[in-house]
Amino acid sequence: MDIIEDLKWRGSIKQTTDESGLANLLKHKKISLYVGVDPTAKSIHIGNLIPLTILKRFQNAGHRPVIVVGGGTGMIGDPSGKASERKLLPKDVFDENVSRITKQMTRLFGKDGFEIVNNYGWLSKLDLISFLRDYGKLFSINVMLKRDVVASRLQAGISFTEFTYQILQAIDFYTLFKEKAVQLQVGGADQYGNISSGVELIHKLVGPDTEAFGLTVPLLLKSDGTKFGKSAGGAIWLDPEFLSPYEFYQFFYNQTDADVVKLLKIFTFLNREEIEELADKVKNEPEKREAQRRLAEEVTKFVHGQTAVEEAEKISRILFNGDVENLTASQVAVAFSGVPTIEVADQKTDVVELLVKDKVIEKSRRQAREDLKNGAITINGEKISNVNGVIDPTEKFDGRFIIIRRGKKKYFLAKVQ
Ligand code: 383
Repeated sequence: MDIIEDLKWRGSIKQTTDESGLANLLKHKKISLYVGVDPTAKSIHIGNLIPLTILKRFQNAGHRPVIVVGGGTGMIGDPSGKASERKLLPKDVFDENVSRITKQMTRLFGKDGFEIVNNYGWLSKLDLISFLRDYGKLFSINVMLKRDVVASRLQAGISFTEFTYQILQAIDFYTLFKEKAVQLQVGGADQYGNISSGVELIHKLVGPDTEAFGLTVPLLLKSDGTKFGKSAGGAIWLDPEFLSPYEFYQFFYNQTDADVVKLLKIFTFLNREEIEELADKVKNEPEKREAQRRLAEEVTKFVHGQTAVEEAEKISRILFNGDVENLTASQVAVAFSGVPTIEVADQKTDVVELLVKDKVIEKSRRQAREDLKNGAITINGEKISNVNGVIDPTEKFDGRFIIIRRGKKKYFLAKVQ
């Protein structure tokens, strides 16, 4: 199966500027292709990961991926998908984000046969007169106004700055075409206008038959119609400083049976046979969650590496079995970062006091005593039923945490101050 067929089967293609032209080109040539990311945050997230995964598929097939980090375009602000004008951030914020994102990209694509460039390099050198004469003349205001992104903002308003964004992204594609023989730009569905602007600019400046193409991926929705990629806690970041590999793993592991096969196709490098086998398992033995486990494993491996997968699986296993006493202090910090938390002093405390602290675990002393007597309370993996029991916070987890479980599953964390 060629790469375009494979992408179609995966449900990864929303639009192409010229599908048969692109398919033809790929039949006889290894190409360079790019995805652009604006450094508007300290980290990329799984929304960005979808087009990046496509770039990786091309890389695996012998093509050359290029990433553009938009140090220049970021300072202008893409109006795509934004209902209102963006606030301009100072340049040093972008500089820091560029260096963080560059590191993440290198982790995904390695160093060989991969290049990452910052468009601040060429965009910041364009002087106004050349910009208007060399490029501005080739853009029709009438066409620009019709682009979805602009048309949808005409009511609310759009500044000249954001309006100009599509020209800058077009200049990028043209520059990369000329200097690095980049022939394909990949992006999300929201990028179709910007990407076609680039293809059209190349056609005007180089020639109408020039082989330059655009491909977009669909916006990913869950089977319940909501946007994929947000958890209760916010975006699914790729930087482990903002979301631990364990939580990243859990995000994928917790996907529903209705969504998991679609996600395996989009996010993993498993082939058709392997995915179809997993799809059978979803049908015949869904309770084993084999497809979810593979999904979580594969995506976590791509983003964080094999060691992170093993760590995430170890934490999951321990939580599932309830033998939390086997966790290290740093695993506790990661595994319980999402559970209700109380803060306690660094000294021995009556168990009932601990349980009613800030009324997070138990609402009253009476309730606390009852739960203790019923054997519903486990502390650091040990069942506590003595209502006069005393807990020593220095005993476990480097004196940093106490893990409290009420009933079978409900976990709480006490942070020792
Ligand atoms: C900048 C310069 C280029 C080409 C592209 C760009 C960035 C582009 C953009 N992209 C989004 C972003 O940076 O704003 N104008 O957050 C997102 N992308 C990708 C994908 C997506 C898009 O990074 O749909 C989701 O991740 O295209 O919203 O020369």
